[in-house]
Amino acid sequence: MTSTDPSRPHPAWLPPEAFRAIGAHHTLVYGDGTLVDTVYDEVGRARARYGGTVRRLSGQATEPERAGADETPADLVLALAPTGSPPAGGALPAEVGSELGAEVAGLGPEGFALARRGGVTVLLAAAPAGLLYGLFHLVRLGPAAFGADRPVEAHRPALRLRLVSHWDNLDVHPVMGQVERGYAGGSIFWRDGAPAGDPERIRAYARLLAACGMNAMTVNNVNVHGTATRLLTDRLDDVAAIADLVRPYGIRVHLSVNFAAPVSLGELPTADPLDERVRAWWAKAAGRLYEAIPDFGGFMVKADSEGQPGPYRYRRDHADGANMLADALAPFGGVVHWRAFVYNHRQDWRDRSTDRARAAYDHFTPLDGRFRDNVILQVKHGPIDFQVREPVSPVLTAMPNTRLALEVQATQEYTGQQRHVCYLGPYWSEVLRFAPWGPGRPTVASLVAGPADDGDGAPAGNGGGASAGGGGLVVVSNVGDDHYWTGHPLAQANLYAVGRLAWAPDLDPVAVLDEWIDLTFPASATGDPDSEPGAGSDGEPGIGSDGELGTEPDSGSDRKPDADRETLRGTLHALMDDSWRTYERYTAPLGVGFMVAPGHHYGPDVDGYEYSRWGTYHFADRDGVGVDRTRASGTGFTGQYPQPWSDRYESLADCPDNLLLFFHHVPYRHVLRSGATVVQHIYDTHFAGVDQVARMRRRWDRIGGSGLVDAALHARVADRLAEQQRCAEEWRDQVNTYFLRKSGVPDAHGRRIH
Ligand code: GCV
Repeated sequence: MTSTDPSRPHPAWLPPEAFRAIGAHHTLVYGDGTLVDTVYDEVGRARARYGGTVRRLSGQATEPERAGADETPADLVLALAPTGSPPAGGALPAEVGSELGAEVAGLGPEGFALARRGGVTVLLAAAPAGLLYGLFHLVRLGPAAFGADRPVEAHRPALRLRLVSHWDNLDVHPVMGQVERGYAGGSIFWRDGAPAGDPERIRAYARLLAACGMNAMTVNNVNVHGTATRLLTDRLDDVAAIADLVRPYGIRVHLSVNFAAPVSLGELPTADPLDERVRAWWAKAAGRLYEAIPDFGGFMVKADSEGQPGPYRYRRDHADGANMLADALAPFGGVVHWRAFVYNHRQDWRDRSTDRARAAYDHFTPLDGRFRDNVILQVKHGPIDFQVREPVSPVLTAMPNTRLALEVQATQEYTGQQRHVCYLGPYWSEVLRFAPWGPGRPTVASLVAGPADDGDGAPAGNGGGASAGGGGLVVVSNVGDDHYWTGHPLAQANLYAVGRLAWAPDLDPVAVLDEWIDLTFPASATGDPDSEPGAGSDGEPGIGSDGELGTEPDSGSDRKPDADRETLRGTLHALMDDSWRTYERYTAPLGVGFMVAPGHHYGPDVDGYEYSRWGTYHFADRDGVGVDRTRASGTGFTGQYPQPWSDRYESLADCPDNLLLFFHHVPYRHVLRSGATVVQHIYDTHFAGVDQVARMRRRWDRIGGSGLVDAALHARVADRLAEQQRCAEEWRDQVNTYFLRKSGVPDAHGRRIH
């Protein structure tokens, strides 16, 4: 059993054992540059542990660098082929080299091509980032990368921008703390206004991000308060220091900025985006940034939203504001992520004509075509706010001339705050695969991918999209300075999954979970004798070695089934596969959302937001529940969707059950497509959700003391499952009691409702 050093961050999906197969082989790394150095170092560390060798041939050097017992012919070649022509010399079999070379030419700067012939595994990339992603692909493949011949396979990310947004505050906010909506301890970047002082952790974080496929991050909250504004000026060195740490893993740093920075820093009397002094101020700030951080990514802006300043104050619109910042960044190649999360947060609950769901579309779609090419409009996946079930935001369908990014939330603000198990891969996968114009038409993934740039990898034909390409995916981080990074150890899987889905939105989220399990809980953690250092792994596809796709890990393996590993794998799947739907069952029903305790958003409070200014109502009365967003009698929100969804959501008969109360106000005895009445569905799902949590808990308890996972990790998960069960029961009892009292309809099964 592997136990991890509690004083250091948990290795997550990159424990040393994940490199066992690579480390046991004889590797030739070919190429120059920072990221190639990283690849060489990674292989070097692995080979030192597992007995292989590594050599490096640089484009310039005549003599190879060597580590380990050399002169052994390479059976793994990792080579840069910038022009598509593979490097001459070394161990590269000529025929494979030219086949792969032809592939990489069209794979862009992050793509790579791979094959295995005659006992040599060859991976080529046109640029260093491709080599790094290729290395982590080999890590996922494990021994399977060194078994039988493999045909040529080509990989490139579907989404070019894959950014982790940190809501980390520099100063501790009096209400939100060091990390807004953070459930994993303090910030890995900041503590009490100063750098957090743990560069190793930041480096380790960048490594984890690269290994799951992310390539950018912001280092501060979109709500930019106090000292954070000064990251643009006298605290710039702190940002540059982070950029230096993450650069070797291909992660570019972006900054959240305060739109009114010139005013809040006391340097100008106005932040009017059309004022020349303001434009010059931002141009100068951008110049300073790029001097300190030549690969700086750009700005993220929350403007005119929840009290943050923006262009409205100067009677300018969002295009004026975003374009001004875009112009400042354009000479350096930077982008502006401009958030579409704009709505009236001072709504009068008595006013039934205002619908928060409509807001982003109403604000932004009239501006389509006015944004610069280096502006990315960042759209939350649903029209409200990261609820456990929401329809896809119609903004994504209605701005064909704007670069769009999809924003999802790994931090579990509304999905159990990393005290509950809630694997969000299936949710994000549903969103990415959603086809707003119906089957066979573009998906959300293709809309944010934009048109293909240079080859055949990225989806095209999205019915629009700015010519500059799509805006990719942004995920709100769930990471903090907690030992396990994410508070709940199993919440690591969400960060892993979002990176993998941003790279390849078609991946099956359960298969992604399998990858995460194989990497995070390697064979040595379950007593597999073959896993000991130096045991070697040549030619034997091992358990789970098909990492990329397999959910049947043993298929094709001639190794004896390892009952322990299967028990652990089965337990984790039992806990996690359906956990998002389980969470949905015991919380707000049928897409109605919220019903959470105001402010911190943890646990139930059915009417907590009902008479508030936030625009998130369920409208339950004695007769029925739900929000009428139809064109016929409600707010007209259904009209923001294209066909066929516009009509499907409008129709009481056709609307999917799981979104019924998002779109319709219905009587309690309304019969769902499932055949149950609304109120009976509420009772049934709430009882079922809690039962499911109890089963998850029992299942986890069964592996306690078995040594299948580290004891401390087991204990952490067990504690959190106990809290999840307590909280789920509270949800069940409050929601069921509320609806029994409102409706007067008893439970058909006579179960206890209070
Ligand atoms: C960063 C929700 C959260 C806020 C968050 C906001 C946003 O409203 O509760 O904490 O602020 O979303 O996405 O900007």
